[in-house]
Amino acid sequence: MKALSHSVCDPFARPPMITLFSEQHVLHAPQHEFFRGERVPCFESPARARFVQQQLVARGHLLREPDADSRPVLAQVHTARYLAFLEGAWADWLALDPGHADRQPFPSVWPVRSLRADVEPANFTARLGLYSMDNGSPLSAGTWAAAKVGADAAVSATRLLHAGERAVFCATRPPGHHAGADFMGGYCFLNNAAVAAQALRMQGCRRVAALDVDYHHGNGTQTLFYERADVLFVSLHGDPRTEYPFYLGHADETGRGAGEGFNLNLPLPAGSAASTWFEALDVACARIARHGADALVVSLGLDTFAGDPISTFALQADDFSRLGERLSRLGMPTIFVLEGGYAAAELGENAVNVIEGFEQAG
Ligand code: Q9C
Ligand code: ZN
Repeated sequence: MKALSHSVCDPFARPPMITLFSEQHVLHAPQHEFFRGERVPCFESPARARFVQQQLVARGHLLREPDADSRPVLAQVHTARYLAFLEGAWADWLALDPGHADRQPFPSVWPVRSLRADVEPANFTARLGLYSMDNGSPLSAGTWAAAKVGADAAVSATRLLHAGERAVFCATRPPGHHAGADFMGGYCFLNNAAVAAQALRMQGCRRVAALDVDYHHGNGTQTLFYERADVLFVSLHGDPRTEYPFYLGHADETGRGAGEGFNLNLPLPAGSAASTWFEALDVACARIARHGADALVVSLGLDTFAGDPISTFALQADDFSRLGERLSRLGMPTIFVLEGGYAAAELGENAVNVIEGFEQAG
């Protein structure tokens, strides 16, 4: 690993890619989640943000605070009642009983087929079920603050692209790609990649491409743009027949209405080798190149790493450099948004390898 990503002696060296980071990312700090019948410490932990921050600083990258307010964009990505619930959820939980301060709420009832989702119940746990796709997205006191600053980073990144930056990295948590218009899920609350794509459209980009390389299918992002031709969604991920999120991400999901042909899923068998993964990446990149977009948003999940504790792909640290190089060759203004990756101690090295691979290729 190099101490600095570029030589301070080279007057022609491009300055490092801007990274957006906030101290508020560690405020989302639930204690546990459920795993095979047991409560276990959360895989999606504040330490993840610290490992990424430390590695960026150690390798000479510039960190900036997000400076945009994402609310106008959030209002076009998520429903008003979901945003209101999420922002007030912790206060509502405490209002039930002040002793809830050190306890986590979990949903226990969901409005599945035949049940009504149009009427919002008054009961807190019932509302939590209405706005959740799973019981694996625990809330804490700082969830809204951490998630909101992540969406702010996504919008800030779009402004930096318009100001001439080639690429920006949003080193944010919690992740976002499982969150839909009106639900949380898979550790995700606000869909930062969708916020970035929608902000780019609002700022005048005619076409945007969203590439999701997280191990898990980005069901939220797919659904948000499923009937639109302006935002192409391409994802490579573990086959949903065996992998989370199970109920979306199949190859036959190609878009609907005006969006027909603007959704490409490349599910890969659990346990796939890195060579298989990079072949699928080439297919994804070819589709993105054909879209002719003005900008690219990358849902950068690093849970494809061989050492990931909840995933089964086999990428090694240097494969992440290769990923960055491949994406750089698309030649597009690019926003990277951090998604999953649960080998926390290796997350920083793997993320910064993508960033530096991208920088060094282009
Ligand atoms: N309870 C992302 O990578 N299931 N989310 C985990 C342990 C959910 C992953 C099983 C995995 C969600 C952003
Ligand atoms: Zn994931």
